[in-house]
Amino acid sequence: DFPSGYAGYHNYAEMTAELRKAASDFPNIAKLSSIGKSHEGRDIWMLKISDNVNSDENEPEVLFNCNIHAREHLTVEMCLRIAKRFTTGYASNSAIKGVVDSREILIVPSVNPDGAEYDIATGQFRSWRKNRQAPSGTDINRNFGYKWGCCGGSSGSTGSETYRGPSAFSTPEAQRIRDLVNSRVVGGKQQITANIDFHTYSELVLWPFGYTQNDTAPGLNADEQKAFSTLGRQMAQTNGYTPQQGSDLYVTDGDITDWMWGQHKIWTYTFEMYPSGGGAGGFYPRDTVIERETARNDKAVDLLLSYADCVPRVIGKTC
Ligand code: 0X9
Ligand code: CA
Ligand code: CA
Ligand code: ZN
Repeated sequence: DFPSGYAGYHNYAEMTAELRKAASDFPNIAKLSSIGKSHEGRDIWMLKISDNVNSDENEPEVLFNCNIHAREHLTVEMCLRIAKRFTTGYASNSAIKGVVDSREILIVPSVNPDGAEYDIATGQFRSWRKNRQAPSGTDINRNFGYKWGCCGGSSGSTGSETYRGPSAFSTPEAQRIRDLVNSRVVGGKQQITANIDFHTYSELVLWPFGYTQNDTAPGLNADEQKAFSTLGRQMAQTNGYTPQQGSDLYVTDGDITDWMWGQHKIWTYTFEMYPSGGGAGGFYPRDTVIERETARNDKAVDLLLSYADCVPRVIGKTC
């Protein structure tokens, strides 16, 4: 389990209990389902929050996913906070109610439950990043199928921290996200309009593409780039993070956001949460910071949700 000083973090069982409680306390607006199993057979949970939650209404769907990387435990707390805020706030807060009534919020708090449990299994952090597929794990965030392995932004060596796997979508975890997102194409139209993939750390707001250093590319024109960067900067204004294109940090290929945009035209961002720096300890801030550092993203989350009907509106365009 988590070492002392970290008891405020949720392990897999505690996270599962929290999600079940949200669904049972708020059955009219919260519904828990599994999008399928991880490599070791754990359920990858998704909480949907909306009015009339049991029907698929014609409302913009917004996906928040966390914990693709095992050791980035603060992100689980971020997704759990989003879940808590939009359920417990519904009855008393008219702004929350307005969002829940007009959006379908999809929250996947742990994309990589096997890795997260492995990271804490001995009671001492193992600094584990990848999933738990043999021989030494695959980086789920290099395993997505848009320009997979194209550009030197991942590794073909099994021992590497950025091992991309033997083929695109070789990890069950990336498959589960792929199948979820593909399943939201209804009548030829992708229902999910916006996404944040939460990571730690560096305090950044990142937008596509990661595979190229060019600002625009086939499938990402100048207007789209302007909308990405404008909304990215606005979100960064609310949390004090640094806004930039993903490849300004470093080039990646096969990451989740390149696929979300490249394949599905979902307005997708990677958030790198607290801290801004700090070397090896950066993945393991004490539980005392959870409240402050997750609340720090409330306004950015709200902003993305508010534009989810038409992100190009942020640069004065119509949809
Ligand atoms: O390398 C990653 O997968 C992400 N950073 S982390 O330290 N959490 O591992 C960043 C992915 C975003 N894409 C690019 N930087 N191109
Ligand atoms: Ca609804
Ligand atoms: Ca819908
Ligand atoms: Zn990460």
